[in-house]
Amino acid sequence: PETLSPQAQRELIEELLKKVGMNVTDIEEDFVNYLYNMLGRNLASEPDYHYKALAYAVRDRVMKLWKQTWAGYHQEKSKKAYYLSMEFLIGRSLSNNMLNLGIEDKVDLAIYKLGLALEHIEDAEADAGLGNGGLGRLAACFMDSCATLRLPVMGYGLRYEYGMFKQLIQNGHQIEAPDHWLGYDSYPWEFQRREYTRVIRFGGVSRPYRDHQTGRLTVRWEDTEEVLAVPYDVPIPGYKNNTVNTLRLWSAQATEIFNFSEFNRGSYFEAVSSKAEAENITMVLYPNDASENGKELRLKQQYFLVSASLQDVVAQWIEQHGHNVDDFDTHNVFQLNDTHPSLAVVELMRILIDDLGLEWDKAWKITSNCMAYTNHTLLPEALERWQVSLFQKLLPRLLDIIYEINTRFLKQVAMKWPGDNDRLRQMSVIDEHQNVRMAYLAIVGSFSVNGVAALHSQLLKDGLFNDFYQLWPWKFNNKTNGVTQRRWIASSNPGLRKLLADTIGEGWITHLDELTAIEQQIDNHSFRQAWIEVKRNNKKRLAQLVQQDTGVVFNPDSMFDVQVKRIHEYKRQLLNVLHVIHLYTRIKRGDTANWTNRCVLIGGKAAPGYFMAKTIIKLVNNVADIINNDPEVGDKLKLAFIPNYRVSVMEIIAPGTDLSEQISTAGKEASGTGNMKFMMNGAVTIGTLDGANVEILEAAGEDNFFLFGLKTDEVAELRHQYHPQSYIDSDHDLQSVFNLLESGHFNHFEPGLFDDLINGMKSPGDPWVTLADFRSFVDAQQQAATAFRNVERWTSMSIINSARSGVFSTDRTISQYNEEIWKLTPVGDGD
Ligand code: HBZ
Repeated sequence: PETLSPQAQRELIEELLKKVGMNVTDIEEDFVNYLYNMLGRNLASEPDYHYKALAYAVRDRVMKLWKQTWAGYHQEKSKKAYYLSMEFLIGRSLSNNMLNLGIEDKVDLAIYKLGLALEHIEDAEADAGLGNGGLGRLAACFMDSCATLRLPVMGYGLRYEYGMFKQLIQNGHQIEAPDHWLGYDSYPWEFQRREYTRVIRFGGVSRPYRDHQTGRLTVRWEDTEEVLAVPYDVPIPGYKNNTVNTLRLWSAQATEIFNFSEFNRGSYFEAVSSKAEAENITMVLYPNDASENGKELRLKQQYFLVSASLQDVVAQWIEQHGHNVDDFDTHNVFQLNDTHPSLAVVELMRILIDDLGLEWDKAWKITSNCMAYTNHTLLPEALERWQVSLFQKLLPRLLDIIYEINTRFLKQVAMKWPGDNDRLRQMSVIDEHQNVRMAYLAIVGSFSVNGVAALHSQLLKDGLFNDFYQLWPWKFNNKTNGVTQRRWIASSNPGLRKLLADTIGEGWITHLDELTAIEQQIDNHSFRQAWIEVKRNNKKRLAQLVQQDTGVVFNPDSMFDVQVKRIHEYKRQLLNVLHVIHLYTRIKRGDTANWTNRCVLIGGKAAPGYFMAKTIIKLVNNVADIINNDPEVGDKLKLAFIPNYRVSVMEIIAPGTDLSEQISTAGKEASGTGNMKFMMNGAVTIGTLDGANVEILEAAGEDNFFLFGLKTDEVAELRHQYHPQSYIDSDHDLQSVFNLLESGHFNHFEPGLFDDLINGMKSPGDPWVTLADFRSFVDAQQQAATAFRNVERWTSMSIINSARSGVFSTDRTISQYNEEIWKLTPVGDGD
């Protein structure tokens, strides 16, 4: 009751709480204590301080469980898995941790009692943007599911000082600004663990020498430069199960010894700058999501992660089991998140041979029995290759080992295919231009190789890795991606959560399959009304965000048509823009009978060096400017580009979306995971048969999915004889779109600005065959528009999509990783 004074409100709440038997004073006291005594602030201070104080209060509540979980893993000497990833796109942690600890209501009340609003406090948290996109977010969802399934899994990553850049839009162009996410004091969710610091070596030479005692010929890696890896641990609580796992992020620090020697040589300046150089290693996340850049610092980052993590695991092993590593591979498994950490294969060999004195064969048996590799892309430009010369300079000892791995591997190939020199050339870990092919290294060194959706895994076997599939068919398997419903429904869609709780309970929070039960309510009028109401409120919330960030006004009665993801030609944001322009031409020529009003939202970051992607952003903004300011258009059509798309923004976008755009060229998107977040939140997909869309279509049924476009094999076929001009010539709508684009209608004051985009689409060499799918896309969009006008039909489609999204939980994905690859036993009983 807002008419009461704050004091009276508090008293009233106090009384109500007493009645329901809930005591919130402990949280309240802790919060106030941190706020006043640690931070030196008060209730009238900025929300940023309230956030910090609350984060500490919540954090206190994981510490005991965290220690217990850690002790439990050690005590049981259980098998453990390690998720090695250059990226963990965590986003915010406060609300997620409160949810998993089961203390949301309590905290909410405590904060309310103090006259503050929890949403404002939550909003003050910066995203931990330690990832580019899908691959990094997948790692974060995996961590949540591992903890919820009580699996002894530890994440290993890098603690970048600067995460994914902040995207500003100026005059329609993307501008990158640094993302200093740690803030000026500290990140409340991390704990420095200096005692587990590891030493990482670079450079120097690898010298053979004979051990005088054993007479054994070995190699020493000498004259190296050393950098310290200091771990920072982030707690990962499972959902109400008393389990707290660990994400260990490494930060680079200069060694003092290293600097001393330079100081002693009298090179003060060099000593200080080499300190800076060492600490550069974890300074910034590389913002490329689909192309390698070959930069030396990136290779240093990769080795830094791998060496620190493997040394850490081996040290823990020795502490527990002593120096006998015979059973190392039955107790440890490493999941490599793409090839970025694939040097793990080589580093473990180095540790076993050089540090622990194992013979090659034994070391290889252990290593290749505990590595598993996940591939996330088929795009050739994204496949990592590193020059041998760079390895020679940076990691000479690792290069020795890579050569030896390759020599022995090629012998195996020669046995299988005697005299087949093409095979040897094709499959060699070192290519003809003296590059190390990291994917091949990962396959050779792993017992499991998986893709991230059924189609993608099949394409790996048929195409990219076919030679390896012929050699080792048993290594290949599929693990279709997922997302965690804790973050992507329970925490980000409170309206839907409440409706679900009232209808089918809360079992779905850990067993997403239970969502199928809402299909029984599909004819229940009041359930349907409530469903519509939830979506409407979420659309209002989204409209508010769009208006705040772009000035464009979205009408919640319109269809919200959304495409958010990294900007890339293969994802075909251009096809989306062509459709928007097509709708605009229809409005301009008065072809608007039975019109469905539409608000189109596009968002995503372009890699800073990716010219075409940046031009696509500019095109979206220019088209938006024209459409949104044309009085003839009005509410019929709106277009907005949401700046700085990130995890916390998706938490508002997914619940407020009607139509989910998943329109990549077939065969190019490995899986997609945004597609799953939308589906769970009741959006209907318009999409190609690509990645996990195939499985979404299968789950939703074809009546509840707008399918269009060429299939993978049709795309491959067409590429040989592609004539984009013929599509323009034979399609009036496409012709009108191109006439408008080419007339400079969207770039009056910037002539030629979009020529590269236009020429790209009209080129027979266009790998994304955008124009080939235009007609079928426009037709599918028309079907979607018609369906949306029929509220009953749309509501059913929306409910069904959500109801059948159970299989896209990372709980399912992780259970499969565990049953088929890791083979871990859950620890504890959850109580
Ligand atoms: O991984 C994405 C795929 O494109 C997407 O289809 C899939 O759903 C997702 C999870 O499996 N790949 C990425 O996100 N890749 C990167 O972000 C990336 C980052 C650094 C690189 C290369 C790729 O050097």
